[in-house]
Amino acid sequence: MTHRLMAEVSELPAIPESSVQAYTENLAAMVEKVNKIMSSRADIGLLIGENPLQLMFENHKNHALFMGNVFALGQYALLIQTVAWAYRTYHSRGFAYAYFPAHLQAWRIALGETLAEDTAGPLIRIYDWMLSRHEEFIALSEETRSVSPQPDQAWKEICNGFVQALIQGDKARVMELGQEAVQSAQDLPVFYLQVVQPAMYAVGEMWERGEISVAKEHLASALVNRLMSAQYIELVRPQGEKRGRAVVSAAANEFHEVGATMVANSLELDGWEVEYLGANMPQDDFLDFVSAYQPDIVALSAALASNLTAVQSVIQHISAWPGKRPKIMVGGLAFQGVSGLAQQLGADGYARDCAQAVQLARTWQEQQV
Ligand code: B12
Repeated sequence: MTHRLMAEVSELPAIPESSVQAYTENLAAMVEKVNKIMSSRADIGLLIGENPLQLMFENHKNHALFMGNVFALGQYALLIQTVAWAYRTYHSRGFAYAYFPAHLQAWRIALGETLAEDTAGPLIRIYDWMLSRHEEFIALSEETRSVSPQPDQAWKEICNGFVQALIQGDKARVMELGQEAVQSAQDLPVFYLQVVQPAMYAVGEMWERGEISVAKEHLASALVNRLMSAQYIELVRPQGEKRGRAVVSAAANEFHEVGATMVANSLELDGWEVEYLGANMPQDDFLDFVSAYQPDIVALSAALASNLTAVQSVIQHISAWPGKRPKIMVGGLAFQGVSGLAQQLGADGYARDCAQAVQLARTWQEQQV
């Protein structure tokens, strides 16, 4: 079904630059209109169930940021994937399927009222198409439950135990499992890939199915961060000669940082001098930092598709610098499942996980010698 929807949507006319710009510049005003239209509906209780209006408002804001990225990049694979995800996730929290056409209709009205007719037209066509494919999106959302990467057989039990300890907030067990699995620095990347990453994806799927709260998701990631910090302090030691310098960071508005931390630590373990800047890094400060530090490699992470244009903007700025510029690698969940995205954003390379990021960095280093 995804292929059929892809074929249909890619036949729609491309969105002109002026419409993309108008959409992005008027996001806040349109979100406010959509919120007003939706919250004044008599049937709102039926549409969003017992959920607070705030959750719906948050969806409208996320929708706007996300659609701005889809329009700017012309990436309809992202659209189909994420709309199906939104149907699944909000429906499992008690939103009726009827909420989705209602909110898309509200967007049509907000677009028509806020933007000039010729700029709104091409955008409204995409909303009309989404509205016309409501039944297909319901089917797709039920069909494509995302499947987390699974650990190898030997790690399955440990990973399952780790997931349980994380969502129960069992600090002692989390630390114990970490200590048992990681005896030396060399064990760290395997532990990241066979235990922590699949465990966090499983936590995400539990949240998506409405089985755990956002608080539990925070608890799990806070515990993982504490464990990874303890392991880092104990095991990662400065080495002699360095392969080169790297700056690792999550994009602006990107609060997911566990993956970027793994990339930073793995590069450091492999002998790179790494500056790790963490989550939600504002663009201008990031560019200043990179310009002053002069790394060989910049590594940017994005989990949310709505942060892809932020990644693209950083890449465009760095690429425009005169003289030698760092190689730029990108990664994170937002890039998974959409081929060619890294190249489209102008990155020099993409790596699926922290081990591949290390390989890519080595390849670049060898090419320089
Ligand atoms: C923990 C978590 C959070 C925490 C993050 C806290 C923190 N300090 O990091 C909090 C609670 C803040 C959060 C917030 C949100 N989250 Co959240 N979150 C997660 C969760 C469960 C785990 C993330 C994680 O740690 N993954 C483990 C790491 C190791 O995996 P990774 O990031 O993919 O990294 C690996 C590779 O991708 C790669 N890689 C990563 N970065 C880079 C960079 C480079 C350069 C390279 C080469 C490679 C690379 O290497 C890494 C290691 O191998 C995910 C589920 C998931 N599948 O990831 C959802 C998930 C990402 N979140 C999601 C959502 C929707 C949100 C929110 C919008 C709503 C919410 N849940 O509260 C907000 C958005 C906040 C924002 N603006 O960023 C969705 C996104 C869905 C989508 N289609 O867009 C997910 C997938 C959950 C789900 N199943 O629905 N979240």
